[in-house]
Amino acid sequence: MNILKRRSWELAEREATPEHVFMNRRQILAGLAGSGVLLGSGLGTRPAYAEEDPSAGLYPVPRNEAYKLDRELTGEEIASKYNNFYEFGSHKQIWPAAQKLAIRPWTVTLDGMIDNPQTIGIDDLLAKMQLEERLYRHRCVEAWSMSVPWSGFPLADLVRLAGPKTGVKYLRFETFHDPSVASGQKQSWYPWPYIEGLTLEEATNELAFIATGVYGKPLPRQFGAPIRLATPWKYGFKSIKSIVKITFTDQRPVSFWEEIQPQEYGFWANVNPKVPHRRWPQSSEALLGTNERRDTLLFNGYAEQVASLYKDMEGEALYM
Ligand SMILES: Nc1nc2c(c(=O)[nH]1)N[C@H]1C(S)=C(S)[C@@H](COP(=O)(O)O)O[C@H]1N2
Ligand SMILES: [Mo]
Repeated sequence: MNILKRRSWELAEREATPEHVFMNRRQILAGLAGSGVLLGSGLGTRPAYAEEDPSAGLYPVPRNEAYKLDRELTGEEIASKYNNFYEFGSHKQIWPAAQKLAIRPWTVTLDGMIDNPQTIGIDDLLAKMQLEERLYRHRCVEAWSMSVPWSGFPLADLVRLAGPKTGVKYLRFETFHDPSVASGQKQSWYPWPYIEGLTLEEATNELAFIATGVYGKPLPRQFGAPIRLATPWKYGFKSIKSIVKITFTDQRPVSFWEEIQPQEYGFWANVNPKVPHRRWPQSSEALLGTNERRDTLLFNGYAEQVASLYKDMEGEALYM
């Protein structure tokens, strides 16, 4: 098992130039120096970020047993060191660089067509919400998957807090924008900040989840601390990390990847083994951390919960 090497089925989004590689090494070292990870620990051990998080005392939270897995959980160490977070680099080993992200103070702005527009501090938000743990599968469009125990709350609870007005059709999510911290954001050919969107019906489906923790602890930065989305029936790029704003609107948002390549990354992006991506066949997936391959399931195995959202929508490109 060597997840640190790029696998053959995993093509680069952009061909890495030597300069690119060189820059990433420097960024990693800069990230380590600023994070305290190097202090007495070394690269092999787990950094101390979770202990520094002021919300650490809230976890672990009770598990909601309604969400079952058909496979083992992915090991924490493996899932924590194989991440997609382009703000910190277009490769999988962004975890050291991500330690530069300051997660306090952190606010989330709720705005747009709502009764209760507000900017709320993350700890005030956590205090208002009933936290629970859910075991979810996660399926990246690159055809790897993982299974993780998220902690957090249903997105529907946040929608209720916002109080959408009549006419709201979509939620538009936005990630922080700070190129001085996230050096990937200096790459100006990407349309920063990262944007994602859901319909209001999707956002209030029971499966749509806001994760604030994982593996019984606050979210590590590389997972999208302090607050990220988990929509397990959709390809992983929909699960936007490190959210700072949610706008309620009647206009369909154009997401980050859709802006870059609309033929490859659509708005709906529901998992479907029968609809191949231009670069990755979607019929099966590699389980992160093992050599196992599994057949991919329609809606990533969550058809029972979400299929009804898409009935009578044959004209839409629901699966890319
Ligand atoms: N802001 C932001 N969110 C993001 C991404 C990103 O690059 N930036 N990558 C997405 C992709 S492609 C995937 S597969 C998941 C990866 O989540 P993980 O690193 O927690 O496994 O995050 C998604 N959310
Ligand atoms: Mo992904």
